[in-house]
Amino acid sequence: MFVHRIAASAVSVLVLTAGALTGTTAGAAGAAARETAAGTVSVSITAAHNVVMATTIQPGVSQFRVTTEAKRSGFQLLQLAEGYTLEDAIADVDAGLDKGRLRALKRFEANVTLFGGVNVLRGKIGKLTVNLPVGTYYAADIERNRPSAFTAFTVAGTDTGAAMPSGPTVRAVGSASWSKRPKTIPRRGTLTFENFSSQNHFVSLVKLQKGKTAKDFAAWLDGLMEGEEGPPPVSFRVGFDSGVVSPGKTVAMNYRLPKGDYVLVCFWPDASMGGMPHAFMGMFRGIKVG
Ligand SMILES: [Cu+2]
Repeated sequence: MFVHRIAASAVSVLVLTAGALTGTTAGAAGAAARETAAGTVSVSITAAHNVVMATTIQPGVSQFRVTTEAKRSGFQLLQLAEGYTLEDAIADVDAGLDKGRLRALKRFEANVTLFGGVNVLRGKIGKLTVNLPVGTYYAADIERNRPSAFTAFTVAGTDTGAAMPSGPTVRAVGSASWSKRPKTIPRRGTLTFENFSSQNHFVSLVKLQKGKTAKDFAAWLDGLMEGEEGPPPVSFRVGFDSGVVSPGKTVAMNYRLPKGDYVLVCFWPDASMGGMPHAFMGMFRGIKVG
């Protein structure tokens, strides 16, 4: 998944993140507020990370219900700019996100619109609700950066008429900030992510260790910037990670988390800051679950 690729390319903290993300609990069956048969898209991902779904779906709000035969998958919806090919995107993910080359990252961001995604573990269902206009898209399992992991589909026909689900909403604002609310979200349900900012982001919720606060997380990041690798005040094994969402897009995802204090953070690399993950630019804050 992109998160892993970012992790590989960024500072040491993200290496920790990468290992940790393996154990996330994303994809648990949360109860969507409302589900209609119209606008439901079944997606099954094979053990070889190929995405299998209808080749044409209706425009408007759709809920993608994703299962995987692989140990885990990173389902992601994306659209490529005219003249920018899948091969270009794969090459830029490799150079830009895996290897941290800024030109490739910038080219990727300039040519790819990211419509969100969900991480799914085998045996679970990941649910992603998005509003897709008419056009051509790819659905990918970004656990693998190769053409077979990308499936093209078309959005055409009559609108589904479905509505986005209700539920707690986290919002990215400015260039790389989180809005202050909500302070608390329930342990399970549907989490909406509105990217009202000017950059790509994804949502990570990581659980603080007992007695630790977002201030400790801040101090830990500061330490890493100074080259001190102290023990993280969070457990990267307990959390939730969304797919990547471009500016102006809104997604809703099912989630389920143990109760406790968390950090809401984004690790997407900032091309204008030499690839620095947004966390290091202050894109994190405390949030309570439960
Ligand atoms: Cu971000």
